[in-house]
Amino acid sequence: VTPPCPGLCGASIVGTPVPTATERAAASRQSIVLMTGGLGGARLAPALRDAVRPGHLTIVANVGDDLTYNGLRVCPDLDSNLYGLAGLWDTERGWGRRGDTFAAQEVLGLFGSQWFSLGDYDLGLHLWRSQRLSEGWTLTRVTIQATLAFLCGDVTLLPASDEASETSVETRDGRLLGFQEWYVHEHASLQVRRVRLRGAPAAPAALAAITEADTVVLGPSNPVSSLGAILASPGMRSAVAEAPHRVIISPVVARERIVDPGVERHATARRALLAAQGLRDTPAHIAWLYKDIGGTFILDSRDNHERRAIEKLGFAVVTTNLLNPRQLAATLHALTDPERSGAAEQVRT
Ligand code: FO1
Repeated sequence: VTPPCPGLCGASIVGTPVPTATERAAASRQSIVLMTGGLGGARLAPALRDAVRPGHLTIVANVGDDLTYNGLRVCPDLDSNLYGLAGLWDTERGWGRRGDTFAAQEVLGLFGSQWFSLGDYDLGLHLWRSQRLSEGWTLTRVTIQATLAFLCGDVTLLPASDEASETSVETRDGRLLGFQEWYVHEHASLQVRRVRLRGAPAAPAALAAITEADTVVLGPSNPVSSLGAILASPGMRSAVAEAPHRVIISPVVARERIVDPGVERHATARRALLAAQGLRDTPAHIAWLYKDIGGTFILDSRDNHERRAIEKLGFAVVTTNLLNPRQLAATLHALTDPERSGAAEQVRT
């Protein structure tokens, strides 16, 4: 009988050499945690999963965009990552499941306006998750179980916090809106005075993954509402800053005109949230938000003119094509795999 051996447990299986201490150390050095929001994560996660060794990638996703809608707990960023990994994500729309239908939504519409659309297949996940949460499961346990059910357990997907911790937005006209009310209902069009990040306790599994990781990657996600919300949890920011290697990916390709309406909405939201902090939506201004974390900053090759400003903040700068997830994943792999340190030197130039 073959004993269960998830990852490198050192168990002696007949015919399978036990990894040496050096091999174990090398393997653990490659463990990568990707901290992310929805869109950026769903695009990058499958490519990164394919680039790194099986079982070495953990994704910590933002839960500040979560909401309770029609009595169900909806976790847009976790679900975008889950669907992305499962190959089910709607790349055109930028959220939800490809080919989903909206029959239940039509029925709900008979009882009042529905400003947040939940697809029929998507609803199945929200029903199951809400039920498990009401039985006392943590969101971490629910999410791990969901990745197994969707056959993508080769990546560990974790919520940043187990607590409902919805971000809210104070608008310049004096309203206080839930993040999704501002983003979806108001189309991210209202000017923002202040963003209120809950700073809920970090989920123990997420914090442990970050503490033990060799490399923590801050994905190409909104630096305020996605990564800012994760880093606002007590202990998260210092855990990231203490990781042996930190890599920050610019969420912006400043020199490229946006044609996709979903991406344009993300950019509008990012501009508004950065403006509330007196910042512009440029790689250098975004890098400034992470200057205490430091490490390597990945910039799109088209934005090379920002390199000096980012280097002045103390980052090593690497350029790649940020609009090509496979190329970005290869760049990350080259930076994180000790066996490919020669390649890492090349991408640094
Ligand atoms: N975005 C929209 O613009 N309109 C919607 O009705 C909508 C519904 C929705 C349902 C489930 C889900 O996982 C995501 C959904 N999103 C919708 C996307 C979501 O609002 C944002 O993309 C993220 O929160 C921003 O990262």
